[in-house]
Amino acid sequence: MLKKISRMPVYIGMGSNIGNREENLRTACKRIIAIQGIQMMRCSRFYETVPIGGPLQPMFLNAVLGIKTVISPHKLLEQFQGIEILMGRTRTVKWGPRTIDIDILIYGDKIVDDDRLKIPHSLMHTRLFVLEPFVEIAPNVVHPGLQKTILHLYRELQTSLSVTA
Ligand code: PH2
Ligand code: MG
Ligand code: MG
Repeated sequence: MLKKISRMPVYIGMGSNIGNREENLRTACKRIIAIQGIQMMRCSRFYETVPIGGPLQPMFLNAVLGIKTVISPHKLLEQFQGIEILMGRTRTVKWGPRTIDIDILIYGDKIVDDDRLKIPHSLMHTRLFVLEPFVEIAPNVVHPGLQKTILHLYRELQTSLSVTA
């Protein structure tokens, strides 16, 4: 009997703050959905966001992309790093400016924690530039570590940011 390989819903964060940011996000998205074994679900709008951390740097454009895939988390990471390199990403400063950053945020209900990869993304619940586009496309997805929906995390973060502001 043929065993059906299940396609997992995966959510990807993308950011760009060098060059033509909109074109960079579009190109990254096209390259991601052109990969064999990936089907596109939804892409959020593009959000202009203030840079968090790192040196003084230009404003970001951020988006979240939802896909379905049979590709394993580590293979996906390799594919995405390949796209980042093709698009001229160089890693110099931590959290510094980049043509494109492609991060796996959530991979179904899987938890991955090794030196190469952390899924869910370890800072995603602390970043409005991730949660805002994420909530637009998939508010009911549950963060498998925190056991809370994206909408819940988004509201919590908004509340904590407005308290500290
Ligand atoms: N990415 C970072 C650090 N800071 N700030 C914004 N607004 N958008 C990003 O994508 C971003 C950031 C590290 O990946
Ligand atoms: Mg990142
Ligand atoms: Mg990254």
